[in-house]
Amino acid sequence: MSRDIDLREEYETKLDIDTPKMYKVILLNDDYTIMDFVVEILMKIFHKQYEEAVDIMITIHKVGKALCGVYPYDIAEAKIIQVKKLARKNGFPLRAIMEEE
Ligand code: TYC
Repeated sequence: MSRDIDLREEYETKLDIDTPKMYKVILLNDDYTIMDFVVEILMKIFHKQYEEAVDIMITIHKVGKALCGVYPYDIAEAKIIQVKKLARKNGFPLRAIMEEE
């Protein structure tokens, strides 16, 4: 009996190690970034097709935010930095955030 519990704990611990947490990258609305630039970001950084990129951009514009992708921590962080760099370089306040899935 206690061996069963030991085995289960060992199994759950192993599962935890083998399944890294995933993070949602969410793009936020603002009043200044132009729509075409958001579509460009969604295609370049999040690898969306044009039609899907337009749909996501419209959702953000109407609802305030939308999911752009789900990634391991390091990739999610890198995408957020890329969004910030490209946006600032072009003079836009566009921002992305991440949330644990
Ligand atoms: N709200 C912006 C506008 O009216 C467009 C926009 C969409 C900005 C999505 C950011 O993530 C965003 N120009």
